[in-house]
Amino acid sequence: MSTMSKFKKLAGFSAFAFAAMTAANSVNAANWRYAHEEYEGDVQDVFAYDFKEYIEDNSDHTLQIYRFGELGESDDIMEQTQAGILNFVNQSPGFTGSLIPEAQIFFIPYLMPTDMDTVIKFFRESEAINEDFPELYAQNGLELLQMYPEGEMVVTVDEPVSKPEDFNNKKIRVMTNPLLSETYSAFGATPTPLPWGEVYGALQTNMIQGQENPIFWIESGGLYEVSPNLVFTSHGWFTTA
Ligand code: 6CS
Repeated sequence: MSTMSKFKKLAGFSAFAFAAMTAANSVNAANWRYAHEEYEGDVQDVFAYDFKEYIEDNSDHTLQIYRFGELGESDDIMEQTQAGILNFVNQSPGFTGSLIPEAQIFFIPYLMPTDMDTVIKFFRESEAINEDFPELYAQNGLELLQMYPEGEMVVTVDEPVSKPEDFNNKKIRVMTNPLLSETYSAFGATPTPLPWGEVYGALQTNMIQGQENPIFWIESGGLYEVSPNLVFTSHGWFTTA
């Protein structure tokens, strides 16, 4: 075979290989489904859209994001992820605590530092976050990609609270995490575990007299309208995964 015809054969093969690789890439390109627990512009939503941009800029895959309520409550999106219906889920250990009991540790009051820089350093560098929790999530079929804080917990109540006794006889909503219930019992309140979707209505109808959440969520969910007294207890941070 002459050098020229060898070259033509090689060129033809390369063109075929390139076309085949391109076809294979588009066959492998997936539309991944990602659900989180919050509304447009909230912390988990900003995180999800940054993640989407990263994935779409660096691969052939696309990411479809579902916000709170589109696929149900926090427990529903976790179940859908474990069943393989969703590829990614952003769920707070406030709900994951019943699936992974160790995740409740974030809700031991006064355990976490209160200063923002120390909190960020803890999430970036701690052995618990980077080594222990990935193993615990893996035992439940989940690959842990990131844990991060969303803000200091603030309690909202129907009446001003300035001492622990003021919590007596108040039903305070907590996420469905047994340790959080214990915390509010220790504070002297009556803990009431509820999924997020029931909180506003329960406050409005006085079925509960308070709840806890970071400031951005008190604003985003309009909680201040039905639970107007903010109590800065410095007892913990809202953590998510
Ligand atoms: O209190 C809750 O249930 C909700 N709080 C925040 C800050 N994010 C999502 C979660 O469902």
